[in-house]
Amino acid sequence: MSGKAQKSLLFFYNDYESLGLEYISAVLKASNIKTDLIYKNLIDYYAFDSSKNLKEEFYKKIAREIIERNPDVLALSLLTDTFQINMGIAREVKKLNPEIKVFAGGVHASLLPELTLSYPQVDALCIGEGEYSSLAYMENMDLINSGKTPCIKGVVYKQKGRLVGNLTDYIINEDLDSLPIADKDLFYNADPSMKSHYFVQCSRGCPFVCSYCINDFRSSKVDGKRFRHRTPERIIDELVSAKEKYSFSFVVFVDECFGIDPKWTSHFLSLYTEKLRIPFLVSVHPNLITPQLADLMKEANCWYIAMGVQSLNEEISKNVLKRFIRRERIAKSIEIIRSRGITLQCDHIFGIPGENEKDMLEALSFYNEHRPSLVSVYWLTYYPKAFITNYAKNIGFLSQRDIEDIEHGRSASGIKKVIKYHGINFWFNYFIFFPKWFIRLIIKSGFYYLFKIKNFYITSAFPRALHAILHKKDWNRYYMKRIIMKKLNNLRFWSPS
Ligand code: B12
Ligand code: SF4
Repeated sequence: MSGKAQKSLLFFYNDYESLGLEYISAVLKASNIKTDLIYKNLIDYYAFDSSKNLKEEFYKKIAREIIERNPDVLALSLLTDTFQINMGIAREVKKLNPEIKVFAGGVHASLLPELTLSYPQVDALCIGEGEYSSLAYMENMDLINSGKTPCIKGVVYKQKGRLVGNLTDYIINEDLDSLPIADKDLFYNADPSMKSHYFVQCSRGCPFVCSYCINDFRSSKVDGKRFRHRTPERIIDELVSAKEKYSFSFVVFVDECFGIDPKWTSHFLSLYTEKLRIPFLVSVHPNLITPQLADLMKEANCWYIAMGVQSLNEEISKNVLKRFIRRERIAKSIEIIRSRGITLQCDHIFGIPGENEKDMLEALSFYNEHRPSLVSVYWLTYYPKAFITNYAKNIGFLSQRDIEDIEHGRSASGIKKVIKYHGINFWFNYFIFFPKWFIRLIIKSGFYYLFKIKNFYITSAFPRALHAILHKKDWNRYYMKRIIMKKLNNLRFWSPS
């Protein structure tokens, strides 16, 4: 490791634009620390459970790319699904150049710091929000390399075979306005197709405690100040100047749950209506939707709302998912949003312990009658430390071995215990293209059973794409445009040798 004046940190990231890394990069750059990114789109590998097909040569190739950039620190952002991929790369980097420090952070590192540090290729780890912990780590680099043991809030590192740092004392930024604007160029330079739509964050955290979500664990562990907002004016200023710089035509609010504070939301949306009115997407909770909020969103030019429904069995929703939502409330929220002409995607989970075929068919009937624009089906994925993972273990649904696999990210995209509902899954994705009477017939006759198709592209990707082609206000159009741009770009650089 060099004692050179300007330190450099290289991120490796493997899927989509990460605002978390862009915020860290902005803070580091402001302190004259060089940042860079190697970005590979690997979602096909971990989302479709094929990361075990990644060959050793793949890890070696990326490791060589990393070594060529010669960073002081390799920074890895870990999700459970991507843990093993990142560990494979780090292992190869360490073989080629043990001097490069491997610094890990992200959700998985924060959930399981000891387990992550038990991997020999990891030198240091960040728990919690990493902007200022990373800065302090980089600033203390020379001290650490000279064998000293400075104390860095939010960071635990290895020094002469022992761990230095406090696993329970970490940073959660109370004042989001004190953070600089995210360094968008970190990702845009690596993949210019991302510029077609702008990811922005108004808040961090969520007051709900859904059992499959990280927020359940977070709020049980720490104080109640988990939900924080940026000031509306600052977000609007960011968007106005970003629009000039990048000329995107769609905004994605990546807030975990939009509209939690009605006063803040109405102020923000009025400003947005006045200054921007660029089509946008938000994620909401059904209990938060009111006619007033929907009117404000419509006025601000909201095109797309993703709303978590997840289950229509009220008992399961309450006792297993820890979501306290009544069916009538969901129906009302669908009606409020659809009557304003906003595209509505309802998210639904398959494979919840305790749910059976009858529940799934009832849910399909419900969606058929109330008609959101589309339903997005997710097969339940068990993540470490989530209430539902523990619950599944307690009822014998998951074994201790399963839990270990989950914690080591060895079951990419999760252990799926209930995969027998493919016929129903098909109709969850396709009912939107058929009249209500036809779907009623499909359900009643049991014909849905004939459509047991497992192929993701047929069951999910194709109907999504079709909906996007048929509907202007479907944000997946932007996503598709991006994929096409990427493919064309790849073709341009394609060479038979
Ligand atoms: C927005 C979002 C998305 C967006 C954008 C994701 C992205 N790249 O940022 C989209 C829709 C693309 C997405 C996709 C997925 N997501 Co998502 N997503 C979120 C959400 C709601 C917010 C993320 C966010 O922006 N947080 C705010 C930023 C500031 O925090 P952050 O990214 O965690 O980064 C901070 C710290 O973690 C830390 N940090 C992070 N990395 C590093 C690295 C270093 C070196 C250091 C020092 C620090 C550090 O510092 C950052 C700044 O403070 C979270 C929920 C949550 N509470 O985190 C789920 C969440 C992260 N997603 C999750 C999942 C499962 C996925 C998918 C795998 C789903 C799928 N099967 O396709 C994909 C994976 C995509 C990917 N690789 O990014 C899970 C992860 C669970 C787990 N145990 O791993 C979460 C936690 C939701 C949940 N179920 O609880 N997601
Ligand atoms: S509402 Fe969404 S972000 Fe909030 S706890 Fe539930 S799943 Fe997580």
